[in-house]
Amino acid sequence: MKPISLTRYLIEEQHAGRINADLRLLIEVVARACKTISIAIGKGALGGVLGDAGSPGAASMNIQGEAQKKLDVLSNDILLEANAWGGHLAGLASEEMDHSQPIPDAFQRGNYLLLFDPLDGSSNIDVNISVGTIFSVLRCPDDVTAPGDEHFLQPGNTQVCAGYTTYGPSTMLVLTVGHGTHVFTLDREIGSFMMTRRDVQVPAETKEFAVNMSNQRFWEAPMQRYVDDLLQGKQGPRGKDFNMRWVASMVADVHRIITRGGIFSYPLDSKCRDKGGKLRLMYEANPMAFIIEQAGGAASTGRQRMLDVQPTGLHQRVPVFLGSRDEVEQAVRYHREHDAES
Ligand code: P6P
Repeated sequence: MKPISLTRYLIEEQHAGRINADLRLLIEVVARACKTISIAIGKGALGGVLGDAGSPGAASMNIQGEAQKKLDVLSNDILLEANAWGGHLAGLASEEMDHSQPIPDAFQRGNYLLLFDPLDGSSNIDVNISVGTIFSVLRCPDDVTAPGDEHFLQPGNTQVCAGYTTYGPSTMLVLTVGHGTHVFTLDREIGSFMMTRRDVQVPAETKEFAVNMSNQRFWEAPMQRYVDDLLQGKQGPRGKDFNMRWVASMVADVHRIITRGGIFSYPLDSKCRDKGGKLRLMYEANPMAFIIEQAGGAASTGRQRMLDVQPTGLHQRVPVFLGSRDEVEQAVRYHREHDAES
């Protein structure tokens, strides 16, 4: 059967009463911007967009204190430009911007808030490894016309849509509007995202974990014990051998888990403890958690369901465990038992 387009899927969702026209059109705007980003990335060195933003010796830094790549800035600009005049948003927030921005008075405003990491994993750009765009959609509070940062601080369980686009051998958009998680592949010949997997289900069990092992000596005790037991394999308490993968691009690692299961973790460690973790809650952990849960998986901080975390800051960081439900529950058990003994 011929795959249906993203446009047809969204119209079907609207006709079923699961989304409204405004949200449908917002998702189309974001998908169109991701196609533009995909084209820019695909040009690589030929497009003059590799390397660091800013001038030699004076790299451009974002609010995270991270050196920005030219493609970070370009991807952010593409998403900002596409969404400013679309008429579906009241405001937007980005990893690359210190504060959120209300839609300018010159443009019509809508009822949604868009948050995004325009190019996650961009340190991999210059070595040609998959990167991605992550986005999350919240409702703007009814009585607010010019939203500030505080209006974005809603728990992940209030998201109405979440998605990511992975720019790899093919460009794929993975999307949920709260009724399953679906995968679309960009058909470059016609310029449309076509549905290639409907209602993904992440296997509950797995033999594959994703973590940056070089941080092992910095982890909390429960994380040390959890991974030690994984590494003992069949001879250890888990009774099975595990494989490890770490792309250092969250979108790529999560997409592998969406495709074949696994657990992804960026736990607390003594280096990032003061910041609360490494990965950002609002535009990395929460959208990925919504996507994974809608695919039958689980997402946790190690001590709390990710989607129940009450945000306190736009760029707040959290520890992340997400993926195959049974394996995430194992990791949480190690933390719960450690805390009970403390
Ligand atoms: P590390 C990329 O910079 C990122 O934000 C995520 O995409 C990725 O999972 C993580 O950081 C990689 O971190 O410490 O392994 O480089």
